[in-house]
Amino acid sequence: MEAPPLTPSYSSTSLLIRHKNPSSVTTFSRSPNFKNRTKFSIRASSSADSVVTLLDYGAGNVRSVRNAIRFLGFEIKDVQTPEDILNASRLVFPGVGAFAPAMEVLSKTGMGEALCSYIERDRPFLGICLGLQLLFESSEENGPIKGLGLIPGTVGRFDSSNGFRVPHIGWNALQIAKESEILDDVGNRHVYFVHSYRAMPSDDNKEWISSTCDYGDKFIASIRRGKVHAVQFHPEKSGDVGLSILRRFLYPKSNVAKKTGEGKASKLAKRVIACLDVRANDNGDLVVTKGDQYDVRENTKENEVRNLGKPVELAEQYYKDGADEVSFLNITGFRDFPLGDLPMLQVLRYTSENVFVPLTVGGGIRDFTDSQGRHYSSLEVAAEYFRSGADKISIGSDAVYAAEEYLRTGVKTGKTSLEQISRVYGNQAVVVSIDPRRVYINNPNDVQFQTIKVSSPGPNGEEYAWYQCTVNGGREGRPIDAYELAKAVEELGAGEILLNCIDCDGQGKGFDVDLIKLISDAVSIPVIASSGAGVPDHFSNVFTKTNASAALAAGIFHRKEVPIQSVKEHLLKEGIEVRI
Ligand code: 1PR
Repeated sequence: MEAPPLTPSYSSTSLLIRHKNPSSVTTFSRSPNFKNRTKFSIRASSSADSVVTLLDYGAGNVRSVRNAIRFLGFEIKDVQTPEDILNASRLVFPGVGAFAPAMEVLSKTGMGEALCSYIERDRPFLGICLGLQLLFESSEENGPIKGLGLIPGTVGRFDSSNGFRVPHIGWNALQIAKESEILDDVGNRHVYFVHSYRAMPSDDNKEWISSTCDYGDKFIASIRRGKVHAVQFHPEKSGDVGLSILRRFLYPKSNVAKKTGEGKASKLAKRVIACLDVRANDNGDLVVTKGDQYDVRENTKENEVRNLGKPVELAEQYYKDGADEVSFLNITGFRDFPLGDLPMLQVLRYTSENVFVPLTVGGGIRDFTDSQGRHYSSLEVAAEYFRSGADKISIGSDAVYAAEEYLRTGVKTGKTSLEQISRVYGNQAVVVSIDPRRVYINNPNDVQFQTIKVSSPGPNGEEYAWYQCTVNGGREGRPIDAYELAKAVEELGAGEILLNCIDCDGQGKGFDVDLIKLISDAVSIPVIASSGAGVPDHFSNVFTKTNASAALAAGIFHRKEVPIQSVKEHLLKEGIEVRI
């Protein structure tokens, strides 16, 4: 997968090939998929042992891969020319974006042919995600589109008709098919996947396969031949396990003993997410805050913003404590333009240097015109968040307006922030955050909205409720219910739903199971249950009674009432698969 369609104007300057005339040592030309083949020259490698060559063709966020490589003590040399590929002493190719535009760039720049030559010479290579898929013959993603053709087989889309949610997002288990050195420490532990397309095992490609993964059907999770490796999952986002995979690739001769046997991974794990609501306090410092039903001010005479800690420190702590993801919500983003909010971007940059699980950031993603009349598109805002280290962005208010318009006209304009960002960065990178408030009613026929019979009656004995969507941090109710919104945003390109509930937020009395069941049954993308967690039992309750893929909590973690590990241990005891 999956995302940024690379229009020619999108290509970064790093893609421009500088045609040099180096003194040739060897020339290569190959690959049936390249009609106008170029001849490349190779100079003796001068790369020092501490240098990793990175093929970043400018299509999206590879900051996490860079951070992980640097964290492991290596410098990065960016590929500027096909010769840089051929001269690399080790090459990492974190493919991002959609298959077709990636192939187009590789073909146009001559990088594809250089890659094929490099791999055929059995030079150290690690492809990640799309960097694995491109090695195959073709992909069905907006295709069929021809790939590099090094590995027999076609890349196809997951089938969501059998109840499996697409994109496949989360921590899943590997079945090791053969010795692969870089997977030596994985044992029975989970690794992080995020993709909608996958390559399937067959007799023709079985000699390449080093591990598979089950998600509806068995797909190729990694390949290995000689020094050539590629993985469908994201080692740079797979915590300690992922770092050890990268370490074994970067230090192939290390004699570190295998750490197999740990963990109990067998299938896609339910995720536990730590959420940090962030805003400036009255002194202008960026703090982690937490509301009661979205009111984040202390109930004191001073009425100051509740301050529960520093964003970077807390995020790092939650990573160490075992959070499967960390979310930042810039809760005043609706009124303070995020690109003016440089501290928030700085928070992301610092966090992503040391936190190797997925990071989501939300707040203020919309078109904006500043006081000087300069227009910023939501795509620019999102791009800045991605560049600063976010893996996913979350859209709140703007998604509500987009869904309202779509339901009113029945037309997908392609111009909403949701559509544009998901088209460029892929559905899997776009979360829609829903902030509904319960509206109790006596008779479902009294309203035009999707109602449910509630488990606990309302204050006046009402047996039914509908969930009214809000914007601007819960300040304004809109004429659309959470059910309709969820279905509309799925159609518009959301890859995941973060489902809050204003009534439950900060109450510690448990998630709104009625609401979460309603929404997680209505859509086929993953749903994150949020608001109201108070004790570990609330997590097992939401996972057993609904189809939520993840559960998010804030207050109990910030106030150190319940450690993340206690939640995980409890879930494990209840027979619910989690990443340990
Ligand atoms: O509308 O695109 O600018 O996005 C704004 C984002 O900020 C939305 O995702 C919205 O949910 C969030 N937000 C706005 N105001 C508040 C507030 O609290 N005043 N926070 C707010 C939302 C809800 C959860 C919270 C859970 C878990 N916070 O994220 O973390 O309810 O809390 P708990 O475990 O303590 O119960 P836009």
